[in-house]
Amino acid sequence: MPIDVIHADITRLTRDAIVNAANPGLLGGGGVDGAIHRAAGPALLEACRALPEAAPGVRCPTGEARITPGFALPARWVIHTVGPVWHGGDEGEAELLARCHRNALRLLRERKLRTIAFPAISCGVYGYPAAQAAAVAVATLRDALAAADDDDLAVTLCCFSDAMRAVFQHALNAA
Ligand code: AR6
Repeated sequence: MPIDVIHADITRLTRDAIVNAANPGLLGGGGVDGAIHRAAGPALLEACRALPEAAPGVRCPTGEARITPGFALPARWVIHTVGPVWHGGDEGEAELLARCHRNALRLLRERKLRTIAFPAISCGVYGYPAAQAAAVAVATLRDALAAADDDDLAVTLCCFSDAMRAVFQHALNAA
């Protein structure tokens, strides 16, 4: 299966694209978002600022995705997506998280890119329980890859701790 799980710093990965777990403003933040902006350099912030606003201060509504160059990153592109804030699971969180993964993969394919790495979207500041997020990520990516029917696509799930890697690996093995 073209999905693998690793424990790594996503900013160090050489892929066609890495995914950023951003916020709707797309002007940087903490966590993986801050790390990606630091590693990419200030040109990334300028590229994000240049993206059109869907509403005041909103360049990427929750569940959607936007693409910019990777600038100083080893990855050529950054696909920014905004995961849901966890409110207990009854506010459409799973569908919004699935949309993040589907929309990121859609942008990858539209650009004729092949390799992509995802962080554990929403599993940090946004509070999504890791095991549930991992199940959504794996199921969504597996379905999207099957629908794409393209042997060249390769997806890495990049976890920032060994504990998170184990959770995502378990979801992959269970699916
Ligand atoms: N490489 C891979 N994963 C990382 C890295 C890294 N360098 N750094 C952190 N993680 P979070 P969210 C993991 O909080 O929950 C930001 O401020 C981290 O351990 O980055 O979607 C945005 O601007 C966790 O497992 O993203 C938003 O405001 C996972 O990445 C908000 O946080 C996601 O944690 C988004 O919250």
